[in-house]
Amino acid sequence: MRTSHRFVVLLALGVGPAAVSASSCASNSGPPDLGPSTFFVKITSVNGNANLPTEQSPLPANKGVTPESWAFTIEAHTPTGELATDFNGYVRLTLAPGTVVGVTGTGATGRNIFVTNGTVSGVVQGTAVYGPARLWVEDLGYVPAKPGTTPKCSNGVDDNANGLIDYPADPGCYYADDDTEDPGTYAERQEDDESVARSH
Ligand SMILES: [Ca+2]
Ligand SMILES: [Ca+2]
Repeated sequence: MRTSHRFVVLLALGVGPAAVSASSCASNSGPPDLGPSTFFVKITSVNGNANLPTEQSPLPANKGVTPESWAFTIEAHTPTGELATDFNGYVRLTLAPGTVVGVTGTGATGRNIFVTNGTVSGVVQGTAVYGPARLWVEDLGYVPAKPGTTPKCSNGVDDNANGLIDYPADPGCYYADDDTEDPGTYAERQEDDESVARSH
């Protein structure tokens, strides 16, 4: 089930010739069409070092051979900038450029981590990071099944009795690992994605 559509965010982290800089789509790009709220990400250490890379002291480019660990704190903010303490849900982490190998922290599963009462801290393991890299946080808007369990959207059962079974037949299934067939609006989410892409 898709529960909301707040998301966005990024933190640009210097790798190679670039410098550390944090920015937000919402503050940079004029009137944002980003849904009710945004996330903010703070990188607290890189490979255990709290002295983040700078233009003068960049990380070496990562060609995909070695993992990098970026410790982070995520906050969901309301449109007026306060901590969105009512936000509880999974977010997905993406490195661009780069590949997320895994995420550790309370409520982490795969590339995702669960934000509780608007905030979460964890560590993302990535590789193939080079140039000005960004860590993106995106609201999954659905509840993925726990590892080792059969997702409701892949179990062959019409769990919500609407006559449609599983992903992609039941439109309430956002992905095959969605753990509920309750309705969501994938199209709405795509509009949000496009608005983020345009804002850059
Ligand atoms: Ca099902
Ligand atoms: Ca169903």
